[in-house]
Amino acid sequence: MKPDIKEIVSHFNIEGTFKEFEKIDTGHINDSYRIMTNSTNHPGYFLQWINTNIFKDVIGLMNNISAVTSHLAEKLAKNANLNFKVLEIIPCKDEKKYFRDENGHCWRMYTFIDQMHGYDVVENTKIAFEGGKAFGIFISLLADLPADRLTETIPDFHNMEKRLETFVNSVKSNPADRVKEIQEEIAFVKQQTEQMLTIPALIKSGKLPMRITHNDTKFNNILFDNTNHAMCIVDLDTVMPGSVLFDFGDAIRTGANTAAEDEKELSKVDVNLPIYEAYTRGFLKNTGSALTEAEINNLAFSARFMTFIIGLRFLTDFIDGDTYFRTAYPDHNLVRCRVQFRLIEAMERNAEKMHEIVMHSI
Ligand code: GN1
Ligand code: MG
Repeated sequence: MKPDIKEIVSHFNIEGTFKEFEKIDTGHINDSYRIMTNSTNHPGYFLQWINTNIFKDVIGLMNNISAVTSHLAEKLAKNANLNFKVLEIIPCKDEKKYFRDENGHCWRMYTFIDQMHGYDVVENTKIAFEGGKAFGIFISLLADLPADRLTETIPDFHNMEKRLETFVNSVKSNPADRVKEIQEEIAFVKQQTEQMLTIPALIKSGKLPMRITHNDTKFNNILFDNTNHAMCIVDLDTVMPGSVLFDFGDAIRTGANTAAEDEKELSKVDVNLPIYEAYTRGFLKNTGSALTEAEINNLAFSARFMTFIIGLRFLTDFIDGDTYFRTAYPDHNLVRCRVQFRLIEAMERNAEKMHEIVMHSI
């Protein structure tokens, strides 16, 4: 059944009255809508259905976003020269940060960020540099937010050991009878496993510190203004303690891939080194001096680590019969996985160059 958007909006404390809405096709988890009102001097609103199969603790989730956005807003008020925007939660009329409808569906609202755009494929090095700088600033501004203010919205989100365990169990139980189609991918996972487990080992040993990180740094989660200045980081659902490697790696996975995340023509997949270099320089500009030796030494590898963990999740979801990520056709998750695995191979061939670039940018 289609949700009654106008009725849902009526529970939020908005300026003006509801006029119309438009569904926005973004992300693989939540559903998003742009809400237009009759108010001429207001950009309207961004309404989201929160996928509670994935975000089970909605109160914890919204408290996290609230803690992060207030912290950022306070910092930005003192640093006007940063020229950065922060998401603004629009509470409900009863002051709650989300609305639960009669079917138990949960909704939240932000002010719409007007006249901004994102990039699914990064067009040039200036944009990559700006993007890297923005995520670097984001992490540095959050460095002094006490970690105990945040809950883990998705436990073990980038825990490679757990993700591998889940994968092995899915292969064993083979619920959708798809394992026969993925023998090559299973072999690739086996071949990569040992190296991928070096990161959780460094985390356990304390050599890789936990910081407050975004954890879902797809390049299109950075919004740019019309002069291509990176203005705002969105999608704050997974801001929680994590490694800086998670944020750097996922941005490279998405920003420095020459093809789309779900490109069917695998020969188009490659790592764009100039984009990688520009992003790295931008990112390290504000974070470089705070990083430990283990972080620096693993930064280039983190791109492979994150590409692997997300490829593995796409593959696991394919085996499970597509229960987690939104898909548009039956083997969409497998196509996504193959792109990730191909990108890892390209990054392996360039591993030395990628590490040198980090060392030159620090
Ligand atoms: C999901 O929905 P979206 O695109 O923001 C996923 C990320 C993956 C990404 C892959 C909460 O993010 O971890 O990297 O898909 N988010 C969650 O494109 O699982
Ligand atoms: Mg997301």
